[in-house]
Amino acid sequence: LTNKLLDDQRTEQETPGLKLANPAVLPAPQKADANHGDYPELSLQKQPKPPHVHRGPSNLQIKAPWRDTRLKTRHSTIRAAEELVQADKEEKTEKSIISWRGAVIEPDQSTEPPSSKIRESEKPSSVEAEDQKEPVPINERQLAVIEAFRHAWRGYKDFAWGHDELKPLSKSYNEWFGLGLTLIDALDTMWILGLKEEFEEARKWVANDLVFDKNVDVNLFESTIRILGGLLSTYHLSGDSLFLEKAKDIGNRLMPAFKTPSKIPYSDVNIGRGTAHPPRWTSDSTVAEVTSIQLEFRELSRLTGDEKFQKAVDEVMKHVHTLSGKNDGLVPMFINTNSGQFTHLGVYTLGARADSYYEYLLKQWIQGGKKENELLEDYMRAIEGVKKHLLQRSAPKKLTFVGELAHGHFSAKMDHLVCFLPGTLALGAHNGLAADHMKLAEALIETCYQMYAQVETGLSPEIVHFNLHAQKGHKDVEIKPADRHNLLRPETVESLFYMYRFTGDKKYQDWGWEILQNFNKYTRVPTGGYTSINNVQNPSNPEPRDKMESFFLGETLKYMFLLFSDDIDLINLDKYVFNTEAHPLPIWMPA
Ligand code: DMJ
Repeated sequence: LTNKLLDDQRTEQETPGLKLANPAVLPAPQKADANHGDYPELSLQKQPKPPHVHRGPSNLQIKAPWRDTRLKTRHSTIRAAEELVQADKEEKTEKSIISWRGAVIEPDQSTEPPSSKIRESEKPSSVEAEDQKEPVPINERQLAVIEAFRHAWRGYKDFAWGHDELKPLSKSYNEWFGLGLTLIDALDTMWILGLKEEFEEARKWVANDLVFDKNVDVNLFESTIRILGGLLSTYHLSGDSLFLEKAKDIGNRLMPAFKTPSKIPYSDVNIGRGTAHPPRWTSDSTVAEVTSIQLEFRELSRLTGDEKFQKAVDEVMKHVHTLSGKNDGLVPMFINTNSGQFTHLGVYTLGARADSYYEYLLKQWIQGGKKENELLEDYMRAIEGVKKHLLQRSAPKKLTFVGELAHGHFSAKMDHLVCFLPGTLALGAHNGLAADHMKLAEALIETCYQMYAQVETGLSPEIVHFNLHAQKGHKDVEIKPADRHNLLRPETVESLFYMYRFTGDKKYQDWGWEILQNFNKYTRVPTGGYTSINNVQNPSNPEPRDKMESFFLGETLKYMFLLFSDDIDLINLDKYVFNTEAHPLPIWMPA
């Protein structure tokens, strides 16, 4: 989403295993009433009464995997991962995967309210009850993800330790912010996968070597979603206050970005000097960037009791809510930091520069306990806008896709980035929004899968163009030479995870499994790490690019692991909401 990506395409943990994280310190927002009456399409669907599902307190976190009896099976088998994967390869048969445990569950709103202080008494009492649940054994596909993660981590550890990104071919590293981006992005993935040794080693680096007092320019959005988001979620999962302290530090250092005439933040901040500025060539910021930092800053306020973080990002959302220049809820891609107005009007996409605006409308609404009606209104309008202006069907397979609109002209172009949308639509439907959103999600995830399946390597390019008319010998998907790279992006796997959680349809797991195998086939570097590639159309030479993006560990492999799991409590979607970099943050419970 960033220009960069677009262009190149404690010592011992306090009480490990039982430590809860983050009792809420601020009440969930109370601003809106729950009256959806005057906007009928916003009314929530009545959800069916679910079967009884045990819920612990809202702040019950995932226990340290290596201390969690429910996850014992996982940990004892991790070290055998490679062998099993090997055996699986040899057999070329798939053993049965664990049974589905049911999905569409009404969120339980009966947990304790947030208080203004973190109190001992708020520690959960039902840890034992959680323990009594049947353990869900880890399965072979999850083991294959663990093996892939460990292979990627080995490369990072050997050649790029403490640096931002691994260059696996040249066995070196790339520095972007100089903040150990891959290590921070991967922390909660290691926790979820149960990689104790790796997690502890990385924690030591955070404790001893991660310093934010550096004269360095960072991108506000990227450092918020990857660093602040990664530290906050790791704090929540582990309960280790080190991560909260680091999150506060970076959060404070990012605040100068909001000192603009319009309060729409600048794209770049010098975290050592406390100065901020727009990119050199413009005073515009990207709409997705300024509207996709809210989950993280709001959570930071809730945890610290300091309102300034939330105030700054809420102001941005309120302002964007009132702006003209939208087209049936669809937003332009740029916004000016001086005037606060949209610029480059008339171009609408769900891809780069706008994508996570839509994602965060829904996710903030969920995070805040489904009360902030303006967010819901904007989300629902936008999805109507997508249906009206951007949806088309391809030929010959009649795949539903999301194109782009430029000054009234439809373009059948779809970024891989758009593949976050089926997952987001499904999450909305799970939370009571229109049932037709789920139908659309089902159609779109099929399209995203075809963006992989119709390509020679079985890996999606960065951008596809769909054929609108059947032509002999042509598939639905066309790829231009400039668009045929693959950066190990997560969006399709992310959506497959949501689709499997909410439907239990195993085809989504099978599709994800195919994708993992193709990543292994075409992007794995024998000496450690995975690499982005230049040409998904050439299986004999996919042209490795020599770079492993941090989101491959932060997002792609995490979503794979969760997709292959049948444990709905492994990041329960009624308790957590993922930020746009796959870092789970808690859903605020009602006051
Ligand atoms: C990640 O940094 C985030 O998912 C962002 O929202 C979009 N781009 C990359 C992954 O593709």
